[in-house]
Amino acid sequence: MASIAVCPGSFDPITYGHLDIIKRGAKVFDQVSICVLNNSSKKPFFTLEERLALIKEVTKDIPNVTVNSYEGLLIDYAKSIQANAIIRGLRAVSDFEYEMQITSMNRVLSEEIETFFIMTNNQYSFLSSSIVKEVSKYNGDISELVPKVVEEALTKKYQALKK
Ligand code: COD
Repeated sequence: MASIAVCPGSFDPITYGHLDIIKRGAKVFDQVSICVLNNSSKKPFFTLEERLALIKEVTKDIPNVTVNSYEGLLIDYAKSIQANAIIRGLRAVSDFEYEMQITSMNRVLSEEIETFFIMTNNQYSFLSSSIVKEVSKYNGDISELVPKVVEEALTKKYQALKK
């Protein structure tokens, strides 16, 4: 049986931290399905279409990675593609409580689907989409934090907002 893992998130926008987790997950699982969950309480900066386009662009060279979105419960998406795993990244102790809560909830919803945690690469342990947006908003250098195409999308979006 093929091992299929869902890598869920908001990806608003995708960073090198996300990409690192995705690439490492893709070495372990036969298929990794990146899923942008579209019902989070967070109000996204990038539209769903923009986030999907950026993720597709920066993962296009990883053959066993696909990109989708879903409105509903993560577990229902995972079941719909016969996934047997969920991949999450862990940065710091502060991530742990939240991750434990959603993992426990997902386990109540389905005992068949295991969550696997990948420890952040030290290089990206401080990195989040929020930090990237903050730095980009005030014209700071984010070239080490996100792929070029994401950097350009952020610059364009902030320039449009300033008009
Ligand atoms: N290093 C390592 N990992 C990282 C880094 C980094 N620098 N940056 C981000 N990550 C990891 C995060 O830890 C996370 O695992 C993943 O990348 C995605 O991160 P985000 O911030 O883009 O996405 P989240 O955490 O906001 O996503 C939350 C979900 C949308 C997955 C969650 O809200 C959800 O499952 N929603 C659907 C509703 C549902 O099913 N609810 C029931 C369970 S509570």
